[in-house]
Amino acid sequence: MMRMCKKMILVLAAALLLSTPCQAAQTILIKAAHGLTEFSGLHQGFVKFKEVLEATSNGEFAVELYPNQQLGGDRELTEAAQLGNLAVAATTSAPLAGFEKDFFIFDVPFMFANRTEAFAFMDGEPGQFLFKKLEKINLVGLGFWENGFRNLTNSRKAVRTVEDVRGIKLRTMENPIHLALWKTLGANPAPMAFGELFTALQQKHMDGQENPFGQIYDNKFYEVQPFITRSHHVYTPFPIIINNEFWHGLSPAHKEIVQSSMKDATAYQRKLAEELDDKAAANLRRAGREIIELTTEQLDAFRKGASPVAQAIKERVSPEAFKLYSDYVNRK
Ligand code: TK8
Repeated sequence: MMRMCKKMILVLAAALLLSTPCQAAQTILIKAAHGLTEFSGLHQGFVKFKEVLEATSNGEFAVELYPNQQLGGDRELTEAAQLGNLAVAATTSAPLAGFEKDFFIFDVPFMFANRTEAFAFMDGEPGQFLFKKLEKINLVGLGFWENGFRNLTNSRKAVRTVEDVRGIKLRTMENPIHLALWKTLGANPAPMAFGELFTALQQKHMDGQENPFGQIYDNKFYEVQPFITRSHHVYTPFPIIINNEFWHGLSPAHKEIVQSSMKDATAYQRKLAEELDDKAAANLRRAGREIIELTTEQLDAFRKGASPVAQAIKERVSPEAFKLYSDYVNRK
């Protein structure tokens, strides 16, 4: 009798085991893409994210990185993340504003005097508000990384004053506020995707552009741009975005691992980006390029020249976004 029971239990246990699909846990693949080189702080931030996420998930996640515009420029990468053809993308905030207008807030000239102000804005209520707005365009914001303070370069003349800007054919990102800024300052701006920029500068279809020192150095713009001015006219972040369905398809535990890995990578990337910004400036000087440092009066003249653009921001963004902007500007 005993032997019979034992046998029955064994048969039942075997049947149970076979009926529950004992799949090996599937590895979750995250494809992440961006438009800069492998030397950029942006790419190193993704390398860090990959390392931390693969390690802390014990291989339950695998991250594949696609730098250098391999999968397209900012606009294409954002569309790919929206459609789910790509899980994660990094685009500068300026072209992203073409998808969600409240990101125009970051394009207000001279909005941030330093990184502390920029990080407080991104990590505070404004940043969270902007990420919430991404949900309606099928995206989730994972973190704000540094693209950096933008500087003016050109092949025509040394720029120290607003008058010096007059008539410069300047490439801007595909963003109406950047266009308005340089038009107001007297340049002749035109929008262009980042991937076309070096050739346009080399063939003199464009006289100038504006980017952080890292891009000016890594993408060799300095080779065809003899004049460099540290203008710091705008600070642009890299919002790191993920496809909405991909994100909500993750378990709470997996979401937590991704968020904590992103948190580590964000702290690492911001610190590295600042170091690389200084390093790029030193490399530009070593390459024989002078970095024109503006005096306080010269900088004030640029701020004054740009002020109509700041005042016009109200028409560009939602009332809630404008309130967050004006609360920030009027903070004590
Ligand atoms: C790279 C761009 C770049 C940006 C620009 O994909 O377009 O000038 O500063 O970093 O996002």
